Amino acid sequence: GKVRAPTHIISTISDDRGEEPCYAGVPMSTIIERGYGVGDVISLLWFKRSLPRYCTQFIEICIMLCADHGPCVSGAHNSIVTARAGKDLVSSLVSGLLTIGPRFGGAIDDAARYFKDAYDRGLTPYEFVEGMKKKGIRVPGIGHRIKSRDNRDKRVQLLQKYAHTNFPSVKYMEYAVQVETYTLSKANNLVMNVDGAIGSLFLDLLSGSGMFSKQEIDEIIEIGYLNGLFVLARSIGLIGHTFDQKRLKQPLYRHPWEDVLYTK
Ligand code: Q5B
Repeated sequence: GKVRAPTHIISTISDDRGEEPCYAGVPMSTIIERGYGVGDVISLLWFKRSLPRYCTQFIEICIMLCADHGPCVSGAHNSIVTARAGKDLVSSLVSGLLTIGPRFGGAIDDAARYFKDAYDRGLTPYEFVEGMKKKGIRVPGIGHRIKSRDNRDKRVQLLQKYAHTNFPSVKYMEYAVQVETYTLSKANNLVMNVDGAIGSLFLDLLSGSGMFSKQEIDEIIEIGYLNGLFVLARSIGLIGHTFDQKRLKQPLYRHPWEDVLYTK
């Protein structure tokens, strides 16, 4: 009989061989005819399934709320400096993206991992936070440079409000709020940040929607899908900052001497 040569690549999310491309088996025409949005496309290509509207809308809200946070954050700063050095769009974009990590925007997966582990093990916020401190690990999803108890992050409040109205359960988010209450008793700026809000609420989406098995949830959290939401969202803003600098014909950036402490 026929012997199939072994393939070098296995792919399960999309197929471009037929009359029209398909995302997770759903043809392009269906995506357009049914008025799917970018949340549906992310559901198909990342999670390989169609999710209920309240989930895809939540994904879209995450993307919209994280698209930009001004020119002063690490990512935008890098993109601006790179664009002003005369580099192209892709170079400016990736130079900004490369700042996304454990301190800036890339704490969503770890927030989900640590909040899930602590909640599932029944740790009190005190036990969780003090346990992290003993290990010398900052609580991911907690703390902000400019946000504080008296200057809350509106994005966090909007995400929480949406979930309260639309999610069947917000147990992980409520746990994260209890953690925040405890961290705020230690310092004013240890608020829940946007990474913590998305991390905890995505746990609620995964466990409350009934669309994922326990094994699938564990795999999603272990692989770390959720920083992808910030990376995707913030690309929109970083591209915008790049265009802005080019439109403004900004010259090469050089940091002022006065703002550097030269010392031995
Ligand atoms: N302390 C975010 O720190 C920041 C603590 C903590 C326990 C914590 C810090 C942190 C976890 C990572 C995280 C996402 C680096 C942030 C984002 C997107 C953004 C950005 C934007 C956007 C801020 C002062 C004292 C020290 C620390 C203690 C601080 N955080 N303890 N758990 N989580 N968070 N990142 O203000 O005793 O003096 O040594 O790493 O969730 O990135 O807008 O800017 O959309 O672009 O620089 O919103 O919280 O404070 O480092 O001087 O620390 O607080 O141990 O204690 P800061 P530091 P001590 S959202």
